Amino acid sequence: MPKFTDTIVVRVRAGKGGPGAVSFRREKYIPRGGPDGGDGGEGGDVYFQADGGYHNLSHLFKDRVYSAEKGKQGMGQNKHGRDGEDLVVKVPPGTQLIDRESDEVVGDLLEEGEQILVASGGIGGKGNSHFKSSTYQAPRFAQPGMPGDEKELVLNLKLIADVGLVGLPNAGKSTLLSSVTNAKPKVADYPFTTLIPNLGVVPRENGTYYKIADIPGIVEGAHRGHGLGLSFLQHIERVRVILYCIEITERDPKYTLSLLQSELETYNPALLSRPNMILLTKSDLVDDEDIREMDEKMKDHEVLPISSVSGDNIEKLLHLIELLLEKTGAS
Ligand SMILES: Nc1nc2c(ncn2[C@@H]2O[C@H](COP(=O)(O)OP(=O)(O)OP(=O)(O)O)[C@@H](O)[C@H]2O)c(=O)[nH]1
Ligand SMILES: [Mg+2]
Repeated sequence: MPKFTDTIVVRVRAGKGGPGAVSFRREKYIPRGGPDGGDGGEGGDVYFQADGGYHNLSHLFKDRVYSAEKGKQGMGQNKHGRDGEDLVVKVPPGTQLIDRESDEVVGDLLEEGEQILVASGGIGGKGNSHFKSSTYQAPRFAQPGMPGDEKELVLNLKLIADVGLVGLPNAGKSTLLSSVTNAKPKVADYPFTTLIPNLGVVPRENGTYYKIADIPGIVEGAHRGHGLGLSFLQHIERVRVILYCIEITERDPKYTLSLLQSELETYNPALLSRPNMILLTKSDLVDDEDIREMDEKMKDHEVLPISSVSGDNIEKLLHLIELLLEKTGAS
C-alpha cells in the first residue's frame, strides 16, 4: 500500500541575499578610479503550489527542509549579482499551511495551480559604489545580503470531498463507497480495515460529478487521539454532507449516533450543522420487522436502511444525496 501522509512538519528557508561587491574602477589613465561594486542578487523565495497530481504528503517525507537558492554576489562595474532561483513545493489540493511557531494559518491551497508565498528571499547587499560621499571617496566595504525568511510549517491535508461517510469501525462504509463509486477500498470483516481515507467519484446526471470520502472508523475519544485519532477527522472538516453509517444489527443505534456526533462536535462543532443523513447499513441481514423496530428505536431521527450487498435503497440514497448537495449550493 502506498504511504499516506496527511500531516507533516517541514522547514522552509528562503535564499539569503547575495553580498554587495567591493570594487574600484580600473581604467587606463585614471589612477584612482571610484568605487563600482554592484549589489548582490536577491535570495530566492519559497512557494507552495496545489497540484492535483499529488494525493498525499508522503513525497515531502524525505527532505523535510526546503531551501531556495541564495542570491549571487555583486560584481565590479556596478554589475548586479544574479537573483537566487525560487523554489516551488508541490502539494495536493486541500493542503493547509500553518506557521508552527505562531499557529497562524499561512494559507489554504484549494484550487489546482493555486500558489502561495511562504518565505521571502533576503534582499541583496549594496555594493560599495553606494557608500561614496564627498568626504569618503574610496569605501572599502559593502553590505552583506540579508537573510531570507525561515520557518517551520505544519502541513495538513484535508481531503476535498462533497460527502463524508462517518461510522464506527466495521459499519460498512468502505463497502458502500465501493458499491456507489469507482473506488476500490479494502473491505474486511474486522475493525480498522480502513487506515487511510479513500475517495470515490459519483457521476451526476448533469455531467458533473461529486466525491465521497470514506474515512477510518471513529471510536469514542477519537478527538483525543484514540483509535486512529485526529488525523482522519480533519478529512471530514471540508465535506458538505455527512452520512452517518450505523449497523442495523446494533443494539443501541441512538447511542452510537450520539457517540459519533459528539466526536465530531468536539473536533469542530460546525460539523453538526452540516446537512446529513442517518443510514442503517447491512439491511439484508434483518427482516422487515427488525427494520421497523430499528426505526422505532431511532425515534425522532429519520433513517434510511440500506444494503450495499443487496442494493436495497441504494438508488434512493443517491437521489437523496443529490438533493442534499443541491441544498448546499453544489451545482
Ligand atoms: N451483509 C452485509 N454485509 C456488509 C454490508 N456492507 C458491509 N458488509 C460487511 O461488513 C464488514 C465491514 O465492512 P467494511 O466496508 O470494511 O466496513 P468499514 O466501515 O469500512 O470498516 P472500517 O474500515 O474498519 O472502519 C465486511 O465484512 C463487509 O463485507 C452489507 O450491506 N451487507
Ligand atoms: Mg473501511
